[in-house]
Amino acid sequence: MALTDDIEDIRSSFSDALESAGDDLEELESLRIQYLGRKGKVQQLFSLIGQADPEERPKIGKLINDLKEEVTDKLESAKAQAEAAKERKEAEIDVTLPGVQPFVGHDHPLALTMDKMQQIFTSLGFVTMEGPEIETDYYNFESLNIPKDHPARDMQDTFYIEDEIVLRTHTSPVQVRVMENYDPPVRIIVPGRVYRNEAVSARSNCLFYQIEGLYVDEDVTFADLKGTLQQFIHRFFGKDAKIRFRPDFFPFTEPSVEIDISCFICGGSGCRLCKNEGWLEILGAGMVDPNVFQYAGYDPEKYTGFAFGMGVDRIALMKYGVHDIRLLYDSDLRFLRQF
Ligand code: 2U9
Repeated sequence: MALTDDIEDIRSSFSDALESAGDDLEELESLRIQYLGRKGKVQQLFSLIGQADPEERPKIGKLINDLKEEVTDKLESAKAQAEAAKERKEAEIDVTLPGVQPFVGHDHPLALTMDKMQQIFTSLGFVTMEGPEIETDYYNFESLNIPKDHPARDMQDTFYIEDEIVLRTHTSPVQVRVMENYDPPVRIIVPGRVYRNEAVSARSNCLFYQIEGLYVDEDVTFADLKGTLQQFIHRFFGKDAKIRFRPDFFPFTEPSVEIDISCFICGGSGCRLCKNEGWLEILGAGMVDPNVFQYAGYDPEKYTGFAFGMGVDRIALMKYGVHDIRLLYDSDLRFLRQF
């Protein structure tokens, strides 16, 4: 009965090996070869049948066949189970893995500059107003006391859409429209895009952004202009900024000033940014010309006011140390991702 013992040994060793293989597909395949392969343990049993008593042989043969079937079935079901486990594992989401951060973009350097300026003026009591970029000659020039023969009206400086229709060259028309529609006190800032018919270069573009402001009430004086713009400058450029007023001329303000700050790179000693001047020009301002009040329907005997304007692009370029205005309009992500 040695052969039947061998059969039982193989059955039990297979059973142990199957258990220790678990869900390991490679291990199961090696078991298949070990037991069912051409030179495998079960096949070897068949070759031993000849040694058994002839009357025992059919019985032994059946026992070996049963074993072969049992090993085949058990291996197949173990393999199916292992494959299902593998699939489950692959489908599992590992919630401990770090997430993939989607690129959502961020504010443009012009928007960052504009927002900061706007925040400061809002905290000083200014309300933001906006208006059309396509304007009439009246709102862009006439109502702002800009005479018919003024060089700004020249085709070389202004984009004309039709005879009396222009792309606004400043945001000032919005202030006129606001004065037509609201009684004083008026304390507004007007951010927006403006257009000038200029050759595009590193230093100037045919479109750029401005923030202008207007404050009108009874008894507004030049001291109010000074105090307000000083506050703005100290909050935007820092308390160390020294401020210098120079007389200037604009058709819509009288008197008019140009405002410089001490260079925030060299502190006034002279460098590349300030072209060795020690000063940077950042704002234009003045007391609103009585003629402009007349156009807008405000009584110039009763009301006074100050106005100011600044180029946002110029200030953004200085602040971030960018040397070419065109970079602000190219939408080049290699540039924009640095802010
Ligand atoms: C009204 C009355 C007065 C707006 C003003 C400036 C001075 C000024 C320039 C700065 C650089 C334009 O972007 S820039 O080229 N602006 O210097 N702007 S006073 O004065 C007004 C506006 C509206 C009704």
